[in-house]
Amino acid sequence: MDFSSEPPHSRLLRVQGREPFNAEPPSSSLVNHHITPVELVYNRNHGPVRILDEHSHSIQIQDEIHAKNMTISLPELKSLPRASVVAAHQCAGNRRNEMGKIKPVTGTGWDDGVVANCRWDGVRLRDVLVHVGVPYAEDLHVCFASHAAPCQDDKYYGASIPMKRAYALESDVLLAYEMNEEPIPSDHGGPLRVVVPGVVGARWVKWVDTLTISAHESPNAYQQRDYKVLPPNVDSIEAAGPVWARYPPLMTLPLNSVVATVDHDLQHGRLVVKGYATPSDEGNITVVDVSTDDGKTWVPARIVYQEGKWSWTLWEVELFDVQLHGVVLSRATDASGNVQNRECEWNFRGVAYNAWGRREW
Ligand SMILES: Nc1nc2c(c(=O)[nH]1)N[C@H]1C(S)=C(S)[C@@H](COP(=O)(O)O)O[C@H]1N2
Ligand SMILES: [Mo]
Repeated sequence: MDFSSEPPHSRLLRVQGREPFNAEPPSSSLVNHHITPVELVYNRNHGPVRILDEHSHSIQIQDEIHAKNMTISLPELKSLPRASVVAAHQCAGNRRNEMGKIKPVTGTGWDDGVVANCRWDGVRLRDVLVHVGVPYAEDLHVCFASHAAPCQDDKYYGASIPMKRAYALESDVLLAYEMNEEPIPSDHGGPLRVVVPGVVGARWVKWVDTLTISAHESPNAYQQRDYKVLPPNVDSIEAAGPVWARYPPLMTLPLNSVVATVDHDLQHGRLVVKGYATPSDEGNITVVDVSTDDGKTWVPARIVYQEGKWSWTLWEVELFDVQLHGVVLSRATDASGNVQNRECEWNFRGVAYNAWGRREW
């Protein structure tokens, strides 16, 4: 893999790996912004970051069902109706280090900053498919691929989603060309990337150059392996090897919340607690509660930011008469009545960790 032509990366991130470049901000800086500034957006790569030319970029659309191939240029895509969405995107490995305390896991050692809440502008995938004449059919898949660079586990990066997610009424699946109202920077997949609100970051293919309409899920390694929740008895690479195919790719992440900062005003026995919460695809967060007595009693936090169906939620709460030291827990509830659980079952890849948020003061 050739890393010699990467763009300069944000210097506000804690680097977990240089080649490929993987870095996250501290969650304490994330909660200061409703919309995450680009410089604070985590960067997750399985291969080199490439700088592509937006003027010559195009995508191939391969309809395997009707044996049709089409090419659509970026300017032509931009002539379709613009759509925008504010959505949290999150790596499946967010909070992996916490899961690793239960029992060792494999993968990049992420804390709780591998999440960002950005505005994305682009075209709806559904509009693109209608534009090029791909008819809807139940049970098909839309596969996304980027051949910009080879990756650690495959020759290209790929993922797929069921076609019904793209065609759902009010579908917010986009081929995005702007992030926070600017062209998407190379680190985040510019000039064109996939945005699938409510679904793990791994399916948000950066530098996308190919769409394939297929009867099958993407054959790419990152769809077939890696981003899956394996059962707890699978606890080594050897044990995982033969069983990957039995488990579905991780798509929606579960409801989550994290305590990002705790400021203790010693003199007045007062705590100011701030954090974020992220939705699953079953409706946005309705309540975030905090507890300082190990979950016996809960106090509702004030929701200070949320917009639309897919954004994260920022929350804040003041607590009085607190002890000198303690632990504050957070727990989110969503519009469908799902409540975040105290614990999260361990899995070998350390993905989808969503136990109650927890921070000491
Ligand atoms: N082409 C390509 N797309 C990719 C990846 C990658 O390595 N290559 N990583 C995926 C993963 S695992 C995540 S979590 C997100 C990260 O997006 P970001 O770096 O813009 O935050 O992009 C996804 N899309
Ligand atoms: Mo990821």
